Amino acid sequence: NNHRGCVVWFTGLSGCGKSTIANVVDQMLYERGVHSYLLDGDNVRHGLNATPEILGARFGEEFGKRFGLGFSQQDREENIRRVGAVAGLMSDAGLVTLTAFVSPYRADRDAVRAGLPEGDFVEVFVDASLETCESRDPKGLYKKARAGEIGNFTGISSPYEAPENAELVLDSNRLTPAELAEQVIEFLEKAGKL
Ligand code: GGZ
Repeated sequence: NNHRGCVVWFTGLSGCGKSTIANVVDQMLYERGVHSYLLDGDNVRHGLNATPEILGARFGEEFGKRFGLGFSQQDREENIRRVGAVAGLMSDAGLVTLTAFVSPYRADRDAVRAGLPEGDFVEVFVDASLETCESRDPKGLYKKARAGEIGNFTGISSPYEAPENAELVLDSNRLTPAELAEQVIEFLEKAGKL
């Protein structure tokens, strides 16, 4: 199993700490000499799965509308499907592949799990209450969502379906990203992934 990768799938509300924790895990793996890669909104939603706004600015509004992925249920489903497919390829190539997407729909996450070899999908629920995330509001998005300036916002005007059988649940209300990243590393070690 040593040369095989896996997919470590972080899921949770906007502002729950997914990307921050995944970045710390990525760094910790690097220090151990484990090859890893992090897919998150910052790289994927500007490129492969760019939003209609980003694509529109580059190639024109019509093009953006046609090929961009926004935040409707259908667009999120396609976002997660593609991320799952790419993560599967990277895992196949031997990388510990970390993904940090809200991925609010259980069925979409389960479909990614089902498409991977048994045991290769490690679902990590970054559990922070809406109150915690909204009070952090690092990008001011909750404020905008409350004001009706952003539609379909997860936790406000769009659902979040928490995992029921996650391999790991991280208490992001109470612990720091460094402490939670440590828990992820411990889990991967015990599971024989490192
Ligand atoms: C949720 C949104 C929305 C809406 C923009 N709903 O905190 P962030 O900013 O950096 O993370 C959120 C990110 C969500 O993109 P994902 O690709 O992870 O979502 S999904 O898995 O559901 O496809 C947030 C920002 O994009 N954002 N509008 N309406 N988050």
